Amino acid sequence: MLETSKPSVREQQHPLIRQLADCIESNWQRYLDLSPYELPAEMGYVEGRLEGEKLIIENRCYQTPQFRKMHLELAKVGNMLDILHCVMFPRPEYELPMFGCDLVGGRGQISAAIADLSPVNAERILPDAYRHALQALPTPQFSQPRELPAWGEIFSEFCLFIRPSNLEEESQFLSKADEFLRIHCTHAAKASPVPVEKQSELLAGQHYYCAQQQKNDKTRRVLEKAFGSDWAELYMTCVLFDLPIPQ
Ligand code: BLA
Repeated sequence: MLETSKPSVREQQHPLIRQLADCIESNWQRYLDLSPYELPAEMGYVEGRLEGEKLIIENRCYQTPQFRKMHLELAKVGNMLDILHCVMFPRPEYELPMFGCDLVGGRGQISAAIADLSPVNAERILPDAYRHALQALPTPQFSQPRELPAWGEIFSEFCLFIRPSNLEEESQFLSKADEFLRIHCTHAAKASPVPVEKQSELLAGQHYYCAQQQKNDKTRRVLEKAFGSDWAELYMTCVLFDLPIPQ
């Protein structure tokens, strides 16, 4: 069978996941200068089994002058679970926040939709330009806001975490994620490097962000059940939330 005729995970995902995946990639292509990023061997496309269902993970990864790694992952567990995971890791030479989002759904309903631009400077405050742009966005009300777990203290005051309850709310979530990406990519494209002293501070902030994300037991449990705990640890620390190598 030709590689191109293989149905991708994306085509089988919940419509909001497909739309957000397209939205992420179109912002990346429109505003940034992409080159490929090689994931560790055997980690690009992974298949396993979870409770008798097939788990498929499909990764796309890029880098740019401003970003060390921009990772978009789509995963599917039979017809039970659809997942989108995305993180943009800035190079520590630039004072840029971390864009992250996660969509988790099953049986036609998205249960968790989260998007944020998370600060990694010592003050854990977004740069002024970001704060002003984010404050100017419309603030639609969602009927089912969700509470962040304790490790979620890494997220900013602009973090959106909801369970969308209808198509209208799905589309409002998508618009917000689109705005976060537009603001982020346009600011990043014109960012200048910061002094070396500042870079170690930003790197420490990224380490903290990754260490906190690695505490997400819900993600870990899915991976452990399908692939075992050693593989789950490897995947969480080397693919999902790997730490940049100190300069
Ligand atoms: C929640 N993540 C979840 C849940 C599952 C996963 C099953 C529970 C859904 C729910 O509570 O409704 C699973 N997520 C995965 C898996 C992968 C994944 C298996 O990405 C990858 C293979 N998670 C992220 C990023 C953010 C994030 C980048 O990967 C945020 C920027 C957040 N996911 C996040 C949060 C929760 C979650 C905050 C809720 C955790 C909780 O309520 O305890």
